[in-house]
Amino acid sequence: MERTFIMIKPDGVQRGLIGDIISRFETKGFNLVGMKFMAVPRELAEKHYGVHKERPFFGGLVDFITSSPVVAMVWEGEGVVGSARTLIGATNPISSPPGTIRGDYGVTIGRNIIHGSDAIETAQTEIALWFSEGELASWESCAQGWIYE
Ligand code: D4T
Repeated sequence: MERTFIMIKPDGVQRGLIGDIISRFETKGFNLVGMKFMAVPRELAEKHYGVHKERPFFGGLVDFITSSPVVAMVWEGEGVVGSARTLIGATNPISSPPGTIRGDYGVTIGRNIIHGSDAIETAQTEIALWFSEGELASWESCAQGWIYE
């Protein structure tokens, strides 16, 4: 079953959106398989956003992610990587439609509430970066047969 890495960023935590965001993934029908509330070490933030190392916003982005705790999660389900990106919305919240997490709660690109892996391979890399195998729990929801044919 496909898995993705989701992180509620410091702005999402500070603004009291943890419950709402988790609820959106739960009610969609995805399974939570890992979750931790944590302060992000600078080295981890730099690794996570390593692809943006040369971009002008990199330093500010790492400062922001390490400024206050985040909620790191792994969600599982059919097509969860792409579906999570749809639930999350566009990178710039001002261009993201209502009904998406960023469209409902964000205004600027540097405070866009949540991260979601952009591809299956990226998800695998990010899950391995943020979680050890022992921190992930495989399980089957009793609603499985009512979510999948
Ligand atoms: P993340 O990775 O946080 O889920 O965001 P996206 O996948 O939607 O977008 P991204 O990788 O292009 O950007 C990563 C992160 O950098 C911030 N950012 C981005 C920024 O502050 N200024 C910018 O100009 C861009 C492009 C927002 C998300």
